[in-house]
Amino acid sequence: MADTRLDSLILRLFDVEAVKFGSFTLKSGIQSPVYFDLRVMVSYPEIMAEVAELLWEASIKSGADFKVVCGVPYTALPLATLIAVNHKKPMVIRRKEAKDYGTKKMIEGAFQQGDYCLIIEDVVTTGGSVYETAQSLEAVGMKVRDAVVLLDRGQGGNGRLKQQGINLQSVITLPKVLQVLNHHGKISSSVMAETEQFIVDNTFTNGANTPTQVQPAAAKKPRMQMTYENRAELCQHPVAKQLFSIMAAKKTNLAFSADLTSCQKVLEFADKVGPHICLLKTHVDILEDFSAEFVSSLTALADKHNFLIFEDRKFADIGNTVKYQYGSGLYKIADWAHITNAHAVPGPGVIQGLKEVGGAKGRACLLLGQMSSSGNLATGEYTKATIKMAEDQADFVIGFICTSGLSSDPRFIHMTPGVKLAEGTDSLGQQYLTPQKVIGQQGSDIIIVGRGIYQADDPVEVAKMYKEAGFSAYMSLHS
Ligand code: S5P
Repeated sequence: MADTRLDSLILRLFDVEAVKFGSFTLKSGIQSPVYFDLRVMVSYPEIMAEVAELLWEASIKSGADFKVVCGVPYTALPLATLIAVNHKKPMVIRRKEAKDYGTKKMIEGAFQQGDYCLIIEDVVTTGGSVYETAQSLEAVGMKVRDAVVLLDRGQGGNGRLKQQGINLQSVITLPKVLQVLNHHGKISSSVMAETEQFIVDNTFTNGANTPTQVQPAAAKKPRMQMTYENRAELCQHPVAKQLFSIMAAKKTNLAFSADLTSCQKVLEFADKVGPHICLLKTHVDILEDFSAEFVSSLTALADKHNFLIFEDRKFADIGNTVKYQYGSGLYKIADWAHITNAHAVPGPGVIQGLKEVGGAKGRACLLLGQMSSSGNLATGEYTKATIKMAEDQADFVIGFICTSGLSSDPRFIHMTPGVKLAEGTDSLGQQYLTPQKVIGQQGSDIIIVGRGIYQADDPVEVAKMYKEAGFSAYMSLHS
């Protein structure tokens, strides 16, 4: 009987395209052959009612005992509402981002300290969203030991939540969805096999990409809710530690991209905006008059204003070649740049080569996990492989150039270029997001701003505006 109900729900979800097959990029950057977009349920009252009822029954059957319910924003909010109303259970609402005005509460609603709360979710992949919701609830004094989800993708979320003391009950599993759709001729056996293989290949059980295992102490709080001070303490790499400490001390997450072609100009800007930045980014190969004196002057300014230097060299060759590009030649980057960066395209050898030169000098590297330019190829599987490469050589790689948060490990620092005070594009494919979006919503840590500052009429005033916008976005995650 129960099976018939589940079968017809699965078929209905397929009909309304809440489940789709093809090639999709998930929030984590992973490419998936199946995608669930359960938001469309809101347009089908009978599906909503049935899903809410099945969630309720699953939670009761599992023996969950709770006083309050809370839906993971946003898709599960209406489901939690239906459960609350139909079964007379009080509900609380978790804000997705704490508002930077008004009451600044992460959890809205009335509850008592120690109340048990049932978390309701639509789809679980890694368990990250359920875990974050549990953290927000626990932060205000509630307790969480049960969660119920409509669909468990079977990629290890259940096990990870169990490690955190949360029992996850699911109404349907992905293998069940595949089996029903295949049985009713909605998907071919090859699509079914491909999707099953995908689940096997992407199960987060023992992996380095399990945040709780990468950094057990740090997993107590989501990365974005940790302060720069906390993260500085966790970092083992001295450069990462120093960068977070500077960000905390100077209250800035602004990096200035000094893409100017004369040394004099770079130094002038470094001196003027230096007090407002944590990092200055160079492209020394665009300088017409590069010299050793430039390097010593820039280093002196970095000391004077307490910022680090990042040479945006984007190494992308075999290990043996990048070794020379980094340590020798005209620029001798490893001698003066605290940080440089590399594309993951050559494979781990590029990092090993750079590390051979920069490791002993205490230098650090970022990997380009995503890019800001339109049509770039650093997406999906490529991004995922880049994250893995960073995790494997975290003694030298301290983070990413990216457009959104890639790793939940709080030791990895995320820097985002393509930032202006208003969204837009340039004529060559650059795409701009705002500081609020990059830090407050996309999960990045540092905004990298070039033309937004050096082309402004009053670069210092504008740099202060970027600093203020970036830092208040960070603060809004902590209120
Ligand atoms: O994906 C990227 C990666 C980088 S490092 N997109 C980028 O724009 N960058 C760099 O950030 C780029 O080389 C330039 O130095 C800076 C952005 O400059 P803006 O003038 O567009 O702010």
